[in-house]
Amino acid sequence: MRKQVLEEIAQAMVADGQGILAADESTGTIKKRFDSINVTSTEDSRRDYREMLFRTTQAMQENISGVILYDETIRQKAADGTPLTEIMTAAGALPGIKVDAGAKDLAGHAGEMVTEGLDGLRERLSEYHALGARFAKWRAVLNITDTAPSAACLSANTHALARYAALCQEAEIVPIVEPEVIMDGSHSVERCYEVTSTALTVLYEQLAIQNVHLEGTILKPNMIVSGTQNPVQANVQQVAEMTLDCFHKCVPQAVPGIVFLSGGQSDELATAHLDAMNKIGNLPWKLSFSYGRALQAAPLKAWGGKAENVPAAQAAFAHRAKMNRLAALGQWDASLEG
Ligand code: 5MM
Repeated sequence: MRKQVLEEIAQAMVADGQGILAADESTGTIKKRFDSINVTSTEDSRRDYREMLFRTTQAMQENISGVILYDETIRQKAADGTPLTEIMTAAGALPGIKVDAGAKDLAGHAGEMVTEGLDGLRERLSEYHALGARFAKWRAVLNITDTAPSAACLSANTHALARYAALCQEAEIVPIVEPEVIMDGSHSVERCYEVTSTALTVLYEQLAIQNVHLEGTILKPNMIVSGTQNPVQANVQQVAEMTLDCFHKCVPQAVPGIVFLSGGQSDELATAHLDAMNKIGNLPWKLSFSYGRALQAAPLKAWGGKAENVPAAQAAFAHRAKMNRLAALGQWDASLEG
């Protein structure tokens, strides 16, 4: 492992005002997204949609440092035969790859999940590196109830994240570690704070045990928000302050960057929260975005599967990318949403 190579990639991923486009929806998830706009999910329609995003050249150049891809996409060619990875690289974005095999039921713990995918990972990482991937992603899913996540769920998921991260670094691929505390539920914002703190503490213990070089990692966490079904919702400033308070206590300063997931927040709220945190500032790590839905909901809707809508969809993507760039710099304002 060449630590410097990893550090340079991680720094590039969180260069000032730059963030990650999460376009790694698995086949089942992209089908759900396409169902919402009445488009049939086929290899070609998935390719057309993603090619359209990656060819939004100026927005990619200015705002997007990397794209998380799904296995199908990293191997796919554009309609004119150019590999999709070449299109994003030409626009200055690093190809990344989702390498987990998804969250499965955790035996003995009803309602809890453990993310699988370690078997054969060393070989897959080596192939992905040859295909151009310079970073990877593994997502653990942590649901909140009065009793969950259990110690078993936290331990199994963070152990897997740490083993994944060590294997990535061996292959000179920067691991994005994503312990997602799910927003669904009626829990309070304080309960989200408590669970996220515990998850991050256990995660960094596991990363230390596996000798993971933190300077060559990126954290992809949830923000500290109220459960979606809770009638009492923390406001933007509370979310920003509680998230930063939690991270100052739990995330080592050696971590170069934190890129948030949007987790089901509205596009504008995800931007407002990121902006509020960067406005508070005085942070040891870069704070940016790695949004899936909060970057893609608007272009997906504008596209609707029709070639004539490509310019409108690209404009919608460019707008959200720019808003999030401003938020990553603490320079966003609601009036810019138009
Ligand atoms: C793009 O969605 C990713 C999950 O896909 P699968 O559920 O199909 O495996 C997801 O991990 C995503 O990268 C992050 O959750 C961020 O996306 P959001 O929509 O939460 O910003």
